[in-house]
Amino acid sequence: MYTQAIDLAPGASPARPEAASGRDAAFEAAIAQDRKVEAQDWMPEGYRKTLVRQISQHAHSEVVGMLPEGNWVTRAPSLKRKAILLAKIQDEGGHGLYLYAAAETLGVARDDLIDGLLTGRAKYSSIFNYPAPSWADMGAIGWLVDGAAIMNQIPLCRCSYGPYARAMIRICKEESFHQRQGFDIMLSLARGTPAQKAMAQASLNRWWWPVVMMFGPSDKDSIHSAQTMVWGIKRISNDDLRQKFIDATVPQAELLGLSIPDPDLKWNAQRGHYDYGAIDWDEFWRVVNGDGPCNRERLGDRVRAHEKGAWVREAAMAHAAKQAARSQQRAA
Ligand code: FAQ
Repeated sequence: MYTQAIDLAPGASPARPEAASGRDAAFEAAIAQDRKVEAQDWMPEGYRKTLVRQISQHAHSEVVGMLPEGNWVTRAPSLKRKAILLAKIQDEGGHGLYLYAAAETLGVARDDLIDGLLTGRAKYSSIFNYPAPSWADMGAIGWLVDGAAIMNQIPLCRCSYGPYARAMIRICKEESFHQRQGFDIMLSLARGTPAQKAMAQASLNRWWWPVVMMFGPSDKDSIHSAQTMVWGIKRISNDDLRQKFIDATVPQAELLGLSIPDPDLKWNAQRGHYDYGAIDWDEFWRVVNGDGPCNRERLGDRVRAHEKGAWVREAAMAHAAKQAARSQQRAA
C-alpha cells in the first residue's frame, strides 16, 4: 500500500522545527539546490505550518470533492458509467488518505486535521460548494475540475517537501484518467441529441467561472504565494496557472462544439494567450468564507458521514489493540 510513513524512534516527533538554529543553513542550501526536504530534516516553523495548511486543505478538498459525484452513483446512465464513476470517487478518497498521511509526517495528528474540516476551521476548495444537478456535471467536473486540479498539481510534483511531492506524482497519474473520463462524457453528450448537447452546454455554463476561480486569488491578492514560491512549495503562480488552464481548455471546448460563457474570451496573438473576462472575486470570497450555494450541505453531509463511521473507527482501534496485545504476549 502507498504510504508516507517513516520509521522514527519511539516518542520522536517528525519534523521538529525547534531543532538547532544552526541548521537554517542546511535548509536554505537544500532549497537553493532544489533538493528535497524530508520529514526528519530540520525546517523553519513557517515552512512546516504552511505545508500543514496547504496539504491538509488539499486533503479536505479531495474528501469533500467526493460528495457532488457521490450523488450521481445511483443515477449513472449505464453500468459502465457507474463503474467508472465509482472508481473515480474511490480514487479521490485515496488521494485524501495519501495527503493526510503526508501532512502527518509534519507532526500533526490526523484527528486534529479532520476536526478542522468538520468544525469549519479549515478550508477546502471553493469548487465543491457548487451544485451538480445533471449527469453532464459529472462530465464537467472530470473535464474541468480535474483538468484544473492537474494544472495546479503537476508543478506540486516538484514541491520541495518530499512526502508531498511524492504523493502528488501518484495523484496526478490518477487525475489524468479522471480528466479523460470527464471529457469522454462531455464528448458523448455533445455528439448526442440536441437535448444532450444542451445539457452539456448548460453544465459548462455552470462550472466555467467557478473553475477559473479555483486557482485562487489573483497574484496581487495572494497572501501566501511570494513566500511559498521562495520555499519551492508553489512553483507557478495562481494567475499563471489560470492562464495555462484557459489556454489549454479553449481548444477542447471547440472540439466539443461548446461555447465558453465568456464574451471577452479571445486569442491575443501579441501575448500568445487567450484574454478573458473579469472574475467575480466577491463571489469567490463569499464561497471561500462559507456562503456558497452548497457550503452548508457539503459540510453537513461530511459531519453526518463522520458520525456514522464512528463504529468503524472504534472497531479498527479495538482490532489494533488486540493485535498489539497478542504480539506482546508472543514476544514475552
Ligand atoms: N478555495 O494566498 P493564496 C481537486 C484561500 S483538489 C478555497 O493564494 P495559497 C481534486 C487560501 O487557502 C482541489 N480557498 O493561498 C478533485 C488562503 O486562505 P488561508 C484542491 C482558497 O495556498 C477533483 C487564501 O485563499 N487543490 O480538485 C482557494 O498560496 C474532482 C489566500 O490564497 C489543492 O488544494 C480556493 N479555490 O494558494 C477531487 C491544491 N484558493 O489558507 C474531486 C494545493 C485560495 O490563508 C473531484 N493547493 N484559497 O486561510 C494549492 O495549490 C494552493 O493552496 C492554492 C491557494 C492554489 C489552492
